[in-house]
Amino acid sequence: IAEDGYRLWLRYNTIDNATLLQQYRLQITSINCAADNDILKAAQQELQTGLSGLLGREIPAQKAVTNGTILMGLPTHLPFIHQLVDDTALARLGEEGFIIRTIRHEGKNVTLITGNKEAGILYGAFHFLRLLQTQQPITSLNISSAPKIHLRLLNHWDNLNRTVERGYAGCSIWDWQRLPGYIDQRYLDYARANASIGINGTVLTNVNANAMILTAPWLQKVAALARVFRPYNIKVYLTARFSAPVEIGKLKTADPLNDQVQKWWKDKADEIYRLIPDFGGFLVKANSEGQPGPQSYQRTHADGANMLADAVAPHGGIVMWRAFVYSSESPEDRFKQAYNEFKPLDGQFRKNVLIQVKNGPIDFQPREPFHPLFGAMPQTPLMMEYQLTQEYTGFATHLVYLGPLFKEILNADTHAKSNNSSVAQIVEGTADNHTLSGMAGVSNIGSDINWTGHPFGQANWYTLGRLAWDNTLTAQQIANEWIRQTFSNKQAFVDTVQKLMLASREIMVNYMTPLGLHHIMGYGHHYGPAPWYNKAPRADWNPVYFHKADSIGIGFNRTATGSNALAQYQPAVQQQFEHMATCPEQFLLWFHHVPWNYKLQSGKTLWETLCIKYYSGVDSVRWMQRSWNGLQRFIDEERFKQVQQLLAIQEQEAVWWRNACVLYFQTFSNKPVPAGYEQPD
Ligand code: GCW
Repeated sequence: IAEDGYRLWLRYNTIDNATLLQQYRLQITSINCAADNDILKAAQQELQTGLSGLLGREIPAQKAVTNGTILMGLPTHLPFIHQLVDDTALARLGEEGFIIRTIRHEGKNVTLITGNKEAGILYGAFHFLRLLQTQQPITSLNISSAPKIHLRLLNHWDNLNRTVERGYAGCSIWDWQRLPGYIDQRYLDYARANASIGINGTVLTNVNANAMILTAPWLQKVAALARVFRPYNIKVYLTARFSAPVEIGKLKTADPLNDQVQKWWKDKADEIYRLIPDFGGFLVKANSEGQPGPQSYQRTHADGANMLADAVAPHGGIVMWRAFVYSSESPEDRFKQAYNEFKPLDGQFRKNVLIQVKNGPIDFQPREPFHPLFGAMPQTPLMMEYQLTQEYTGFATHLVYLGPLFKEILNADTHAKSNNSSVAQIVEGTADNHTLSGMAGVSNIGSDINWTGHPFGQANWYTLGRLAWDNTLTAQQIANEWIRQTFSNKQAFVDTVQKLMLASREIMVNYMTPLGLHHIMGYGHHYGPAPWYNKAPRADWNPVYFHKADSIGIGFNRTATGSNALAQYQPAVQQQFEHMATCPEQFLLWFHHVPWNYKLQSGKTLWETLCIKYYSGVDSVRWMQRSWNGLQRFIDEERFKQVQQLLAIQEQEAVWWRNACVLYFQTFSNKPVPAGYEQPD
């Protein structure tokens, strides 16, 4: 039974709509693929597996072209493509895009899947399968698709001892101890799943890095994984511990301007590329939360990033340098620190460096405004970092679909330019003409049978890939196709689950951190409410630092009369947030210390509204439970029950959040809960 969760969205059960199955069977009879390289072999294999399952009969690979052949190949294999598709249309596909077209070829009706490069055909094959999995018509296809973002990556926070930082789905899937000799089937299925959604790179190791991964025996293990991933167009990347030259290189310093240090990294890069010729490059967390970095030697982040960039540049590698930095010594609002640190460095980074920025200025909260660095560094490609693992959004216990969160950020207008400067356009690189672009998701994958612990965690992984490919897809479209592939195409099921998924993020915000509250969860583990906590070793880890509740009101004043973090945004963005009266309620306490009696646009006071939000969060979880309970007949018992039990815990914990927060904040507001709501005890 356990298979149901393991198979993710690659289920390929025979299509349960008889009429449609009949049509598909006429339209698809065989595969013809010039499988003369590993990627094309993988594409052919995937198509064969998928189609044979979906159509409930063997779909053979053959040399002939007959009615119903799926014809796959590059223009070099199939020169007629040059007559069919003009050169500019082909060029627009880049290295990874694809075309799928229904055509007449040699007098036969065939479906052509092509691209400039093998990878495009692989992605085209998966796209074709998705059309069938979601039961779309395939009679007259004319699809052309290319990824909007080049680096579409997972970031694993996986340690070498197989623990996973902020991982809630078991151990790391990398079985380092038995690598490189033992290749777990999971690695292959991981590659297949990622390729199916366009993910083309994976950072194997935690940003809180261990230098050991860069030693020869460990690199052999990394090379073995790279071999599994290569036919699926997935590159491996590693995190580079900045002090590695000292820790494993026996040097006295890791100063990026020191010749020996530079040479050490160049030699290390050469060694890696000898083993892994298509190695992607490094991801670095430096001078943040105790990690070493260039500032330990009075050098800048640019000095550090450029040194590593120079080491990998001859091999075509890149460096992703994280902007998640804030200092325990600085009295400055934590919100402002990354911007203060990085904005002045714009223009100083090498061409093969990207700065990787978390979606918001604090830390993957249920809701954050977009990070003020987006739009503020036009000369530098900025990569998006999202968190799939639900560190602050209920671990692998709460059902929270993050699509709406991701889209809210991408759609935000930075106003850095008069037009074309949404966060999406900054990240794509179109706003400032960057050729390098990237989007990463901190992985929620572990050794649990169903990969992500919560069956719905899979949707967040899926969404990262689909959005990195095409950020114009809506959260609804992505949820819809994920549900159909993962569970069922039955309309009543799809409609109900889609509603539940789309509402789930706002529901979580309501029972955890409504109205712009943030960072009020349990200290250290980050689970459950602890708004009262004030004992952390540094002020900016304490919930009280963030909510600032007192007898007057609650919230963090980040306007000009407060920390003035707002000044980091463009004037048009500042205007949206700077006045209490007009600031959207969902961001209110991010930017204002609001009196308890303050009347919001609804006419209700802040205190009343806060309570109502918490109560409605709980009620909505109960609505989710009722919706789910009506779906038993549509799906396997195992996943039905898992979700049912998890929702029951989510309900209890929503009550926990509500009661804890209402009771605690009430000690400041000194007011009863609004009429009609039951006072918690
Ligand atoms: O969110 C915080 C987490 C840390 C994490 C850090 C980061 C990898 O609590 O566990 O460390 O962010 O993103 O670097």
